[in-house]
Amino acid sequence: MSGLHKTVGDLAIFGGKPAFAEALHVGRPNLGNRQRLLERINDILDSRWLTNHGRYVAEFERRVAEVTGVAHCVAICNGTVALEIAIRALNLRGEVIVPAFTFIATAHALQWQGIQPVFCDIDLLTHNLDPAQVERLITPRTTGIIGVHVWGRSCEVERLEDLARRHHLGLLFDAAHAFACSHHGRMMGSFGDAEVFSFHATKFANTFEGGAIVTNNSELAARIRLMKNFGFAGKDHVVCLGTNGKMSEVSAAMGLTALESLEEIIAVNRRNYELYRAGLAELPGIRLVAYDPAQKNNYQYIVLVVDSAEVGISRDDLVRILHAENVIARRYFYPGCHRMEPYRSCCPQDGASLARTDLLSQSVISLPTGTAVAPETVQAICGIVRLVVAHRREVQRRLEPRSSEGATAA
Ligand code: T4K
Repeated sequence: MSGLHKTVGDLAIFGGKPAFAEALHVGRPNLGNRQRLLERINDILDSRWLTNHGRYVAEFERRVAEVTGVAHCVAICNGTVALEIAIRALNLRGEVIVPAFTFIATAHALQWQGIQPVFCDIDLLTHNLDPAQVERLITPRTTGIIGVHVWGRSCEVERLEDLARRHHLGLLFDAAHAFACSHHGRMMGSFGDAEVFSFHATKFANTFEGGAIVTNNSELAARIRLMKNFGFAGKDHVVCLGTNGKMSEVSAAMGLTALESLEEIIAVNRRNYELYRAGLAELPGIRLVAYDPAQKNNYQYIVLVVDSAEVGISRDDLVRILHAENVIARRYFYPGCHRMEPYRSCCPQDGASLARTDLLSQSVISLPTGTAVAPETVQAICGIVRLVVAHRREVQRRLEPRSSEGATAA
């Protein structure tokens, strides 16, 4: 880290030296105990059993089921394939209601198998599906709802479960962000028909690439196990359509290592969250997305909601300023699935129906956290934001020629 900026002229976007010599990413992987991981990998190599339901995957599944308190966990090669398999195992067809304020994988997992995602707006407080609008979007073709626990904060689970029950719909939760989080004291993973986790490298607990489907429904779990292994029910005996969704042994070894460090990683994420909270307190127009202290949280996303009118600087200008300092802030989930292909062309929706998704996706910034981010780094990032906000008129004036040159935030 180079010196702290004191004046607007020190900002890298105006020619100063970047606050950080190297790029600071939002999702640097948490590595856990390297020695334990290498021991496990050596053991895997010695055993010459690299994939196909090995003992590390079995142990990882047991541990995930334990952490979430769910009867069945099926480890999958990544979160996207896990969604695809869960959708197929639940026999969803026709139309499925999903938020557009999510990572594109949620929508793709449907469209990939010829199911139409019907995008529903969100609640601006929770950032999750608005159950009232979900109900209005149900048609005779609707077979299911996929709620996404964005940032690990739960959907309005009870209202969605009630809707699904009354309308005989499948209910799946994309819990990619929500591993080790709770809702009303109950661990996420046990809601709806099934829930899907991602253990991608950028998630706070990772298996390099990986995911899992968890459910309390034994029949569903059995179907999922067949489907993730080409439909094999025994050697030379295929009983249904399937794919290759298996997790490898090294991935499971990484996952087990992460699970051993789970509490430490969460503690670091929480420390960073509290530092961001203190460092960004009482800034006009900038609000840190809060986690409910009464619940278990993994604190893996640090998300700012920027009210550009109140700050006097656009969200994208703030992102550009941070990038110049080598803080590679992200705009998850801009511009919303409905504004990306193929959905923009194939299922245009009238603007009004996703107005809150549009507003939020134009206001959010994700900031770096995780075990690779030290307390002084968080404080320095907060210092940059505070400097910009404190001198917003000067910053805006100096930015104006650049903004009109049409530069866009990455
Ligand atoms: N549903 C939801 C709600 C999701 O958020 C996701 C994934 C899924 C479903 C699908 O699950 P998976 O199939 O991925 O298991 C990233 C992740 O790739 C993606 O997993 C995640 N959500 C999404 C929110 O973020 P990108 O395209 O932004 O990734 P990328 O490559 O730009 O990496 C993000 C940051 O992490 C960068 O700042 C660089 C840094 N990084 C990344 C990798 C891979 C590292 O420092 N080291 C690394 O190894 O999507």
